[in-house]
Amino acid sequence: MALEIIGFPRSNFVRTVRMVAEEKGVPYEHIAAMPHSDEVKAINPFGYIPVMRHDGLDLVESYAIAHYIDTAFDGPALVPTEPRAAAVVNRWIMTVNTTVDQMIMRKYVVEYAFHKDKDGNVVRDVIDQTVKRLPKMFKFLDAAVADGYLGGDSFSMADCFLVPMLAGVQTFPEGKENMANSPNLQAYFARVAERDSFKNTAS
Ligand SMILES: N[C@@H](CCC(=O)N[C@@H](CS)C(=O)NCC(=O)O)C(=O)O
Repeated sequence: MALEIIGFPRSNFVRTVRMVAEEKGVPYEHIAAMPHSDEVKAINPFGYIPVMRHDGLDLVESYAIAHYIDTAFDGPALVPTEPRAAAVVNRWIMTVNTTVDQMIMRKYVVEYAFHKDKDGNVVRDVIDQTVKRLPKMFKFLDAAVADGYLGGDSFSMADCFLVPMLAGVQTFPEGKENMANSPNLQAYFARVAERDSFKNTAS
């Protein structure tokens, strides 16, 4: 059975695992189900996306799905096999998956997109707190990509985690402004956005 990647395409984590499949050259079927839909809850009782199905294996958690795709199929390795090089890539994946995601996605992008009052206006309490912390985060990320890619000089799975978040954060004003003040990050985003894996996962 073909690999199935299930989840709404605007989710950063859905885009991450689709980018991994694209980078590997693994054919997959993308099913654009919403979080908490019956289709998703059949695999993940908490309703979070992405979820994956392949040959009787049901899987949740973007990190687990990305590693499964990277190791179960042929194609370029997205995490190096040498332990110290792998440690660096894994460190960046987890920093992005936890700390960066919490700040720039959950407490900024998701608040803008979904936290509205009864008149449809964005509720800014959490956003305003986060905006104060964005410059430090962008400075940290700008330094982290100084060698060309996240944590190093070659493309890896860590970039598949970061780039969808950068695409999202720039769609709101303070994210755009912080990006404009981060020259390494701007060049990095432009470089990775040229890859087919990014272009093919826009919708
Ligand atoms: N730890 C999970 C987090 C997944 C996650 O937060 N997914 C978001 C979409 S990007 C979601 O399903 N949100 C629905 C909700 O918060 O109710 C992973 O890495 O896959």
